[in-house]
Amino acid sequence: MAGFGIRGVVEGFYGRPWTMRDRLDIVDFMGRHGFNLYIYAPKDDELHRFRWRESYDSRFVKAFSEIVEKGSNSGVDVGIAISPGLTVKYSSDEDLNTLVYKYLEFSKMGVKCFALFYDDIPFHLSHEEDRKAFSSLAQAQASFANQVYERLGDRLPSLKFIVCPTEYHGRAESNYVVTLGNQLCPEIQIMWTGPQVCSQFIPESDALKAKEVFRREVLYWDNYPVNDGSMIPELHIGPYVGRDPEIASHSTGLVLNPMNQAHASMIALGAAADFLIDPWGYDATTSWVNSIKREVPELVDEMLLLGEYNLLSPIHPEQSERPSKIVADFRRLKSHGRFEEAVSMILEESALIVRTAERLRENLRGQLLEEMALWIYEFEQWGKLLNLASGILEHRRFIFEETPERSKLELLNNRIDEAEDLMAALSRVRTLSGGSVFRELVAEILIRTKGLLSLKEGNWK
Ligand code: LTM
Repeated sequence: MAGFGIRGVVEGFYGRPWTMRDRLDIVDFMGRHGFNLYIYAPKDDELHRFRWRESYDSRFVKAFSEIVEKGSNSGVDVGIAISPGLTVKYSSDEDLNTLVYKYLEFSKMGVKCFALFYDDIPFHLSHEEDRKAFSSLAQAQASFANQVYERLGDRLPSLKFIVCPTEYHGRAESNYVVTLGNQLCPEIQIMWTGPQVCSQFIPESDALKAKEVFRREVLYWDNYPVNDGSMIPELHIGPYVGRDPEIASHSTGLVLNPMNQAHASMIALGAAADFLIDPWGYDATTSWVNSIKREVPELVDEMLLLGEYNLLSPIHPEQSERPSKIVADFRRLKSHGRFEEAVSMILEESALIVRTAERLRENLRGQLLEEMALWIYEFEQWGKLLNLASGILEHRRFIFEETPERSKLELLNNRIDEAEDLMAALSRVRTLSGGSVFRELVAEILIRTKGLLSLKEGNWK
């Protein structure tokens, strides 16, 4: 059975857009992994959204033309999206002309795929003229998009045109989606993110419903591994899961929205590429491991561990299993009186984390390291904190000695101070490596040890 027709990436996130260097690397990567469409749509490029009426300068044109050329040499169609919805007047000929002109400027760079994004704009018509001319937002958007499509079609014979609606996820049953489905030219592709904005699962039923309502197969805009908005502390380098292979049979394709970190995104994109090509034969773990092997062959175990600690994302909403399991095992062993085993287990994990983070810091290549440095830093600090905590547990036995030397108790006190400082530093980080699962455990170890110490020293209040 064939996979997805369109296999793409949409640079559609909020936050700092990729650099042209990133885009060249991504398009090259895409070509090597069977992708065939890249769409330029960074939300925070002002000329893409707020200042959509203005033209790009010659520097941009030169650099973007190189991306288009790289695409045509790599089998990747390079498309361009404009998001005029915040200010556009759907009934205005002037706005229509401006938008068509802007697309045509891109066609001179070799672009053949054009997209009109209406996502993340108010759900009502903002201009009085539009309220008079149209009975609904959907009607206005369909009419505007159809006219753009026709105007471009007259000039560009091999035109591909895509619309992202304002309602782009959910149950696909509102008046808005019905009207858009009825009124948008059948040749125009419609994007859809599934049941949620960032869908944990995309079942076959979602594709069937969307197809029925929009009266065409949709093009999935999959919000993974994107990490913008409230996901900004997360690093999405985990396996690509939760998409029913059957959606390939009822959609025109799927484009993934990546992270601001272009090179780190290649791990999830490389795994997703396998799904897009052969959704039925896809095994998420195998593809994830293989993707890591391709991207960082010299640091496979290290990246797998970092990945395990960074699973948290909309498609994996639970904390990473590994640290949670360490905490659960620690408590279980301790409650069964196997204290030494419990301590040595967390000592081992802490040493592994610190060693792994050091190796990543010292050996990862430039851009990957730069993009992931904050997460690797946090990961390492959790390793160090866990190490201090296991040391504290080991030294706790001093408290139970009949007359412990003063220096031993001081050592314990110093360790506690050090751990508390590190804990405080870790509450100021901006990232969420899975190590934060250890926070509660370490806090408990510190509090209990301080209690025991003050009992021993006779100053418990
Ligand atoms: O998903 C769509 C269609 N639009 C925006 C994206 O620009 C954004 O990157 C993602 C993830 O936050 N969510 C959106 O709503």
